[in-house]
Amino acid sequence: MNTNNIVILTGAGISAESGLKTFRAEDGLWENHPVEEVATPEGFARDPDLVQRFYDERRANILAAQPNPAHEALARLDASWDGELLLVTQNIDDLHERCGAKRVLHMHGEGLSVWCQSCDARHYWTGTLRDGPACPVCGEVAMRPDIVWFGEMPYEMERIFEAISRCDLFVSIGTSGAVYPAAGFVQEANRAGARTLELNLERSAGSHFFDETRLGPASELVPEWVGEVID
Ligand code: BV8
Repeated sequence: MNTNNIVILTGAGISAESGLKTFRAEDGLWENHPVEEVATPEGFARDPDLVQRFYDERRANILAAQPNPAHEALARLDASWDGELLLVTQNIDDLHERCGAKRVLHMHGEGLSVWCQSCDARHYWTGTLRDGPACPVCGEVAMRPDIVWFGEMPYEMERIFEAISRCDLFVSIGTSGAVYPAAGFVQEANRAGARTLELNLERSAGSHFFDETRLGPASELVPEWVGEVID
């Protein structure tokens, strides 16, 4: 079957070689709190300062990181692919965009975006929130990280399922398949009759759902795969 419409899902593993920690390798703790506890609305309500500091730290790390060959290869594919292509990322870093990828969808939000709970405005933000800055639109001190926490609905699910239902190739890169609904996308792709390919450092919780799994670092596997698709 020739490939026209591609959906790519990326996870923390694609940014690991850019120096950004993954979730499950770093024993998933933040100041001795499980990330699942920090990255929740309840955690934010319970201890807003802890959660603001967690994301202030992530924001600074994102700004200090550089894209790696895996991000660059996907940006090349995006620029040259004249079929449909949707790059769905679970990551909150902007490394896909920093090397020119355009058709990117952050289903779990973005580390460099903040969201005012008073007026609903969202702002590009490279500073901190722990010191309680006022919202540039309404002046209230009510901004939170624009991140989809556990128990919150990921962004643009309709658009994602629509793209998967039309795709003939689904590629998962650098994700453990531990978190839903992202971990279930491969099953949707199988139902849509797409070919499914996984590129990951190790086998994941979802490897058995894929037609093919290639094991290795993303900085090697992704440029190699993109070369196969473009040439
Ligand atoms: C929702 C933002 C409902 C935060 C994140 C029980 C069963 C099933 C589901 C659930 C359940 N209990 C609760 C749920 C739902 C829950 C869930 O799935 N929980 C899990 C823990 C069981 N999901 C949710 O809550 C989601 N929302 O369900 O809403 C709803 C319905 C109606 C109305 C309202 C709501 C929301 C989930 C989003 C949470 N936010 N991120 C932040 O970033 O701070 S999730 C977070 O972990 C990441 O964003 C990412 O999505 C996720 C998984 O991480 P990965 O990206 O996969 O990273 P990980 O470290 O796990 O793996 C890295 C992989 O890379 C590894 O495999 C490794 O081998 C590989 N790797 C490492 N180095 C490299 C590499 N690969 C290649 N090269 C390398 N160099």
